[in-house]
Amino acid sequence: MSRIVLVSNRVGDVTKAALAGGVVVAIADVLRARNGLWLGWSGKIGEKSEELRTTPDITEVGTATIATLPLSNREYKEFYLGYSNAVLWPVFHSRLDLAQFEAGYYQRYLDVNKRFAHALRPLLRPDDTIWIHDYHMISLGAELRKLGIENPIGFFLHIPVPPAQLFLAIPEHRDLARGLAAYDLIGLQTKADVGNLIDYLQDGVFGRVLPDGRIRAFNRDLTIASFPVGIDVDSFLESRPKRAREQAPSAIRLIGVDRLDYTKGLPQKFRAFGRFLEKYSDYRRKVILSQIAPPTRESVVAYADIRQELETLSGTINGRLGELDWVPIQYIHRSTPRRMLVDVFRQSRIGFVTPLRDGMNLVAKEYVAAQDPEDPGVLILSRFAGAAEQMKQALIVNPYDVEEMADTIKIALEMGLQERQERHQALLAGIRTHDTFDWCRTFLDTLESVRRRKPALALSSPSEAATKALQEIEMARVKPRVESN
Ligand code: GDG
Repeated sequence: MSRIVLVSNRVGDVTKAALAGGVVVAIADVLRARNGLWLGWSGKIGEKSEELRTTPDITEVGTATIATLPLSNREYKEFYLGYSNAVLWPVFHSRLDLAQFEAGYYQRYLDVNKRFAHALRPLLRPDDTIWIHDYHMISLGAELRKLGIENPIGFFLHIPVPPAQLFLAIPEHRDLARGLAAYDLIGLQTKADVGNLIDYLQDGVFGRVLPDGRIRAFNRDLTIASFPVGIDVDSFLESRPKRAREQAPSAIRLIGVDRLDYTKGLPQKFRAFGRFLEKYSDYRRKVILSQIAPPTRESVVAYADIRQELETLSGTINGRLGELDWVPIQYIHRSTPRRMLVDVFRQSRIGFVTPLRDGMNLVAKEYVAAQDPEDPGVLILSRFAGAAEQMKQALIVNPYDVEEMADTIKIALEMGLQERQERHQALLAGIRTHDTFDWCRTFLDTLESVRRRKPALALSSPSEAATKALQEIEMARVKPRVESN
């Protein structure tokens, strides 16, 4: 089995992967099993001279190797906060209005991708399989190809793909598409994302669907398929300490856990809860909404705006409806230790997960994993979270429709035990089957299969998972436009 080489903006702590949760658990596992290498930003910000540096700091962690590079202050501002988080993040989440197309951002983005390619090249071996992650590194594959790297390279995008018309609004969209065409396999979270990317490649850069299901663009043939990210149910449940359980709240609780990001629909969520209390006033004093919203990317202007909006909204709703012994919205703008999340989710009657747009949303899966199967809570989930494509037994809502969300809270609170159990059982079975290990294995199997350059569906011995993924690719080709949002 070939060595695996991962590249992502940030490198996770593989020694504490179970604590971090999410995709790092599977990545740490595959790194250990395949003597892997992981390259990423160290999180440090240094002098301008760091921009010339292509020799990473190397640490050996058991059988895995971790390689990191610092960013200069200018790279941090223009590559990380700028092009990655003030252009690609908003546009890919369909918030063109928030995109800051500043001169110089794209050049810095390219420069950093180039620097990472130069840092990686001397570390590579001829039979390595390379797996690049997320929107910070779209151009890395093309930079590696320019340096003569011919290894299989896969790319996984953790965020959604916007409809073609929005993608076309990015001034550098052609360059980004050329970058995407350098990969052998592009993994996306949902089938709807696959449809959007194929639409864009066809309409925007004359991409062509080949008879074997691959896409030809810029003279390269690439495979695009969905690989929904999952969680590791057992390691999440084990993060709960054996003793010292959190005290159950005195009121019935709705829980939200989201980074404080404008994509997560927090103002709409607060308004819906306020509307619910106005409309169904018998529930006042009986129900609370606890919203944990740790800060992120605070130097980007749009993040300061959303913070202010939420503080005003929670203050207004609490001021208008609260009583001396009851505060309707508990808004916590700090990170909560992971070990507390299982109990917090388990003691909440409703998981309230209503992003305006989300690649997947792991909180929805963690909420389900944490429930007591004998007396489970109900998941209310936005139709615009990637997770809604899989988690059909949740109560699916439109996060822009405050009235519908208010009514759905009532339906969830009044749902009988049997229906709660049936929905929970089906949801739990789904997240156990499509867990983080399944995601990782399926992506890598598919990458290694498509690289054999045979017609995608006539491979000699692909694993069952890879065969299924390849069949889905074929399905997506038949009706690429049907499922786009
Ligand atoms: C991106 C995509 C995609 C949150 N607050 C706290 C905390 N968390 C943990 C959650 C969960 C993770 O962070 C958040 O994951 P999400 O999937 O919900 O969202 P993003 O951070 O936006 O992640 C997303 C994901 O990548 C994976 O591909 O699903 O769509 O946007 O695990 O529990 N953890 C702790 N304290 C907190 O306050 N300990």
